[in-house]
Amino acid sequence: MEFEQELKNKVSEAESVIKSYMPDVIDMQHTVLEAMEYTISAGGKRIRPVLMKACYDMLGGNDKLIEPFMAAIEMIHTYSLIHDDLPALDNDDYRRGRKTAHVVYGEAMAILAGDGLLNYAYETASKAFLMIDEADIDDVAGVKEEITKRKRVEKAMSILARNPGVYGMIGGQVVDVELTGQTLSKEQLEYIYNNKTGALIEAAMTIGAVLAGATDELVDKISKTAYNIGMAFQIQDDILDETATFEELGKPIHSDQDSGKVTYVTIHGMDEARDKVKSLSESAIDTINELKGDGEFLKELVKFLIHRKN
Ligand code: GRG
Repeated sequence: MEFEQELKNKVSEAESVIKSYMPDVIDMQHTVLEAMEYTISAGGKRIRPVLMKACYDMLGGNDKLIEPFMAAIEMIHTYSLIHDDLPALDNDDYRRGRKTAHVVYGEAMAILAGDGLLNYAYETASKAFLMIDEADIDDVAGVKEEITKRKRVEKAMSILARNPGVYGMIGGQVVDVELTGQTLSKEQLEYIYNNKTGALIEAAMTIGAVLAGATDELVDKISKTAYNIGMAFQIQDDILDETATFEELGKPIHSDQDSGKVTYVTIHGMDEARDKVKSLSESAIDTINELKGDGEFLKELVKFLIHRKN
């Protein structure tokens, strides 16, 4: 199958999974549920659940245990976007081609919708425990060194708890907020990108690997690949902020420049930024080539991310 068709299928599979785990918009608290639904249903590339499933498939995962985690990672990502767009942070009025949650529902409700999505992500992921059939606990693919399904889910939960937090995404965001408008060292920029963007991509890919029963050594390789992909993804985001149109991005362009943000592009220039995206992506592909399993889709996805226009 052509890669673009395969990607479309995988994105629509992720969409259905996410939809199936979203709460109904009912009861007295329906406004917050509507604001959560409004932002998650606006679309987006669904890169994180697609990357998670691609790693899971590549390493031989073959059941529905992955699905609550696919939904959960997109809920966490969407919460981070709602909060990132708030007046106190980036103060953006558009996201995913729609007015942002705080513009439509007011600031208080947008804060609560972000909180709601974050919390509901863990409620969703924990449903994986209920999907474990006790009968196959000690018979996971017949491979002795592989951890049991319950252990896999426990490990996946702990990645989902840590990476979006203060030692990951929030940590990166904190340094980004504190240093906005200042000159950044290469180390500071790398810290921000690895955490603000890389940590969630790493969570997606390593959760896919862990749930498929990968050994620690293999998870480590996936983690390194994920950081290369995360860094390339963020630099490409910086490039698009300067080169794409509002229609392509579904959000304002030149937002980094307008908010006085120093980015990879402002430090190194556009040509070097493009070269860096290319070399990071090539490193990621080299590591995927070393892994066992069919990494074709994952490699094509990395190449697609280099050339993405949104
Ligand atoms: C607790 C106040 C508070 C904040 C939470 C805001 C925040 C922490 C983190 C922000 C993280 C962030 C926005 C990182 C940028 C990463 C990035 C490139 C996001 C865009 O991702 P895409 O392109 O978006 O995958 P779509 O819309 O396609 O899903």
